[in-house]
Amino acid sequence: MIRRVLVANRGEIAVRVVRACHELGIEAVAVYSTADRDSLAVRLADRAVCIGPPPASQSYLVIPQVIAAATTTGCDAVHPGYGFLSENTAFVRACADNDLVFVGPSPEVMEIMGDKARAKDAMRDAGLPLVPGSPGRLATAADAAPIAAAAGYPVLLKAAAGGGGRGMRLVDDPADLSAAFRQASQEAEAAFGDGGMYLEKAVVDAHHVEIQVLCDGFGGVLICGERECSIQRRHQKLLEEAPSPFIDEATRDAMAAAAERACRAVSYLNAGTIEFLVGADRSFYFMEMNTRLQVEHPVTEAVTGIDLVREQLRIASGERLAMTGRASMRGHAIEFRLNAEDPSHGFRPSAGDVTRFDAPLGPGVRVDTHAYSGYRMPPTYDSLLAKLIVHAENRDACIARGLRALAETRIEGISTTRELFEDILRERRFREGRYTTAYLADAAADLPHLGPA
Ligand code: MV4
Repeated sequence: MIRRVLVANRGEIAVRVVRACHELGIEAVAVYSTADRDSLAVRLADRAVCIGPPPASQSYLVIPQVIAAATTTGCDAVHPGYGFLSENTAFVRACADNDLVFVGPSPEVMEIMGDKARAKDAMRDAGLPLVPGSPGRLATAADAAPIAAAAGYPVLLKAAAGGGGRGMRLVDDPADLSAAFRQASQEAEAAFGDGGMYLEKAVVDAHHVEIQVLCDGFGGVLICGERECSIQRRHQKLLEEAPSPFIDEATRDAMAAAAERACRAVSYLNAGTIEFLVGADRSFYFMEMNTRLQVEHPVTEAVTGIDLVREQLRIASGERLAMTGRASMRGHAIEFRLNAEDPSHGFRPSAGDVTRFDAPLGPGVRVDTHAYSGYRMPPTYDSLLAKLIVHAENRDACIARGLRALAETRIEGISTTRELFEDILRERRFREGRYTTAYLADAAADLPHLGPA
């Protein structure tokens, strides 16, 4: 039984977790930096503990501070949200050492999935399809050449410790491979303290489609469908939808079966996401597994009716999933990330005073945010101001509802991505559901609020 949870995060996700706790009759303790004193999570939580100055490296990322906040307030569990310490195995182990239940998977599984080359090895053993490339890490630049030749150019060099597109390098020409390997490995060493690299054939016109899973401690696995996440900028997702307009029923079934095999192979526990790269012919390949709740989880909640954060807390309490197998899905959902940045000027950050914030209301509309009229957006953290999620009976109705809800949204004082989403919802390729990870480049001429990169 969990009675009191430390919410080891900030912003909209801290609010989201506090709300789930309260609906389960669990008390929530917030942590905050001095920049977040006036945050909504602090206001809604039962208690709040200041853990340091604004830089995350001096507050939200300081393991002893976060653990002390939990133990001194009598918490029995910790929810990490996403980002910050959510995939930090030292933090997971520190929770266990202090008799705190970590709401997430074991540190062993987290470690495997955190090393992208090891994760691929584990998933190869589990029988998941992988992009042709190196088996595990490349020892030297010289080792890369025959593997790249066998896979076929262009190839991607990827950092084993990277993920989410960090530390990737595209190589078109065999003559560039060995220099690219050395540079990329040096950059990875500097960025992650691990210069390990692996190599894959580059899939062109790819889609990013991910499968949400929930796993309990009794071998129960629930596949919660997919999310189409191809609309990204510099590996930051902007808009996600469920179901994917690109995936057919046979591909969906095959991806669900692969996701279930992945979970069983590592005895996965709690909520997770399996990222697939999907080619133009709908062949799909395992990319990465994210061992945390994700920003875009609400689109899955909308179409499945499952409260993923509640299920995370129930699983962490030792309860069984009420249903296993495949979750049923109803209708269509789209999430818009309302970021405090200006797309017409290269997504320039736009922190400061939100003088007015009128969230949309009405049927099929959800807004997850920590912001309110008068909120001061600190410049210190990521730029996510609010997530608008719309749900309707089908994709066309969902697009119409999205346009309606975006038009109702009034945010004054700072620039946001709101207008760009109106452009996207009016743009032909998006409306036809025909887009890949190249969407923003492909459609730029038809997106008036998207400025030069
Ligand atoms: C790829 C790829 C093409 N081929 N791997 C970027 C994030 C990371 N999770 C994997 N990524 C990619 N891996 C192969 N073998 C293209 C991407 C990629 C991408 C993937 C998902 C969403 C947006 C993307 C944008 C550029 C590249």
